Amino acid sequence: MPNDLKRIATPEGFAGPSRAARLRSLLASPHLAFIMEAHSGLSAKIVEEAGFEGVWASGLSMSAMLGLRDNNEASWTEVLDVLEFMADATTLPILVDGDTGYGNFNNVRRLVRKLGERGIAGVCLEDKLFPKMNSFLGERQPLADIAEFCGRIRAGKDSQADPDFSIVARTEALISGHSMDEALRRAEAYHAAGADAILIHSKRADAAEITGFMALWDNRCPVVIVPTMYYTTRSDVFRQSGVSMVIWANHLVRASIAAMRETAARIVKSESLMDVEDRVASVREIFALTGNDELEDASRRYLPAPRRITGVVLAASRGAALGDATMTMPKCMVDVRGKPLLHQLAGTLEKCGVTDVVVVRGYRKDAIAPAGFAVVDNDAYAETGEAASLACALPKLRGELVVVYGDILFRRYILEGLLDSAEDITIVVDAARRMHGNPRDLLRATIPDSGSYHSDEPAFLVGVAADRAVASGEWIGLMRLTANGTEMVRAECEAMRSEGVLDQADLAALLMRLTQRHKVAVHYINGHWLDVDTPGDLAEARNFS
Ligand code: SPV
Ligand code: MG
Repeated sequence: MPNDLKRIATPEGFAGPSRAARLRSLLASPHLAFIMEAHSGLSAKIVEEAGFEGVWASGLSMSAMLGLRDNNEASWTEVLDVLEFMADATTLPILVDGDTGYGNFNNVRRLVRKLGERGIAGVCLEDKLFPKMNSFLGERQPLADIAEFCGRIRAGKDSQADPDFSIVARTEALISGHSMDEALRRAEAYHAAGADAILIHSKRADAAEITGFMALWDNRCPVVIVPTMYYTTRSDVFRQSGVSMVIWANHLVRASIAAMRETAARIVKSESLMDVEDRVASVREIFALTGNDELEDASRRYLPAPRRITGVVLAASRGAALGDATMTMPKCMVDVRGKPLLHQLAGTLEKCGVTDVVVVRGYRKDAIAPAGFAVVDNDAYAETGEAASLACALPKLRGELVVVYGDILFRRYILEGLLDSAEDITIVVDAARRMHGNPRDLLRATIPDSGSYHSDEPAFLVGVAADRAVASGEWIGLMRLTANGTEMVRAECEAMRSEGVLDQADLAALLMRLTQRHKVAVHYINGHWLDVDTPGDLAEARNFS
């Protein structure tokens, strides 16, 4: 690659020669270059994957791909749209089959400007009249007037924004039954008008016209050929005669027609996919060709990380007050409406997006089989309390946590509201249960629950309530920690362990210590939950839906 090629910056920061510069270099190089037909973004990718140095955006193939004839039935802007997909899909230079330029010099001017804007490296214009007909149809198709066609070439060259953009002038003189002299006369005039290369077209089954032209042309400027009809000629013949570039003009669209027909015929006949599965590209190959890996990387870079909340269910204690019901299983496993309490609870967590659940087991731990959740064991459950159980789970946990007793049930909206809290540590307090017969932990907060729709003043934990009269409510055993909050709790548990007070502490004691150093927010509720301590609670739980 010559050093003086114009260089471009890509989004990845790689600075390489521009596409127009690469096409120009392929044309100018003394080596024979090969470019391959494509008609869509996908086929352009396949051309690049195969190792070609450039793409021929064939008029015949792009029309066929649209289900149209090669007679300018597709408007030039429809073709431009296809080209844009192709240019986006490949990094290769694209030489576009521009047919006649879609009209006169004025149409060519706009075409060249728009092709440049779409990242197209060059255009091939043929010396026929709009609307064109494919070269292999009919005989003696009329040619354009030489001077008029030269005007199209000059107008194109004057309109290109990038000096490296190439215009290849194609003469149909031989195909239209004119003499070699006429072909040479036209090629010379087009070269003089500023064409960067000449495409000499032939529909003979041998390469005699091409080699004859090359001998007389004497390398006055690069020559491009399209050996569709003289396909039996070896490429060495082209190389030795000084051809610059070979266009394999329509073989991907033809290959796909053959493959599609065969596949469709097999499926319609067998009424099954069995016969074709091994003969067609896998869906994975489609993903690979269209760059799904890149999209996954980009998603990681640009999308917010999905919220990941872990639930810690403290379920180590027996629940002796339930009597016989907990002889063989911990109370989190007692049946509530056909399901263990723990499974009901895990279901509520999951519905709120708390999908990773860790259950801390202790008493009769074998009765808690992992079922969609992880387990951690507090084997010293008989001598330790809830804080020690939580501390068993913490070493492996990072990020946002919901900590919940294994013997409570609550309505989903309670957890949904809790998860909206902006505070690092938030506990759920039932303001209505101050007067309950057997409250667990009565707490005092900075303000009582106002019960008012308009009130959004936050409440924070102050301490344990000495009696019902001063209590703000009952802590229900449900707490939410942000990632920061988790670290605060971890540090507090470690401090308690080193002071020798962790083992005997319950979660209320842990909360009291936390309030010394941090704000513990209170999320008030009014009912819609229950805990299962006594046979009476269990009976109530069985009615809770
Ligand atoms: C095309 O590919 O559309 C061409 C080349 O113009 S040919 O069909 O060989 O004329
Ligand atoms: Mg064509």
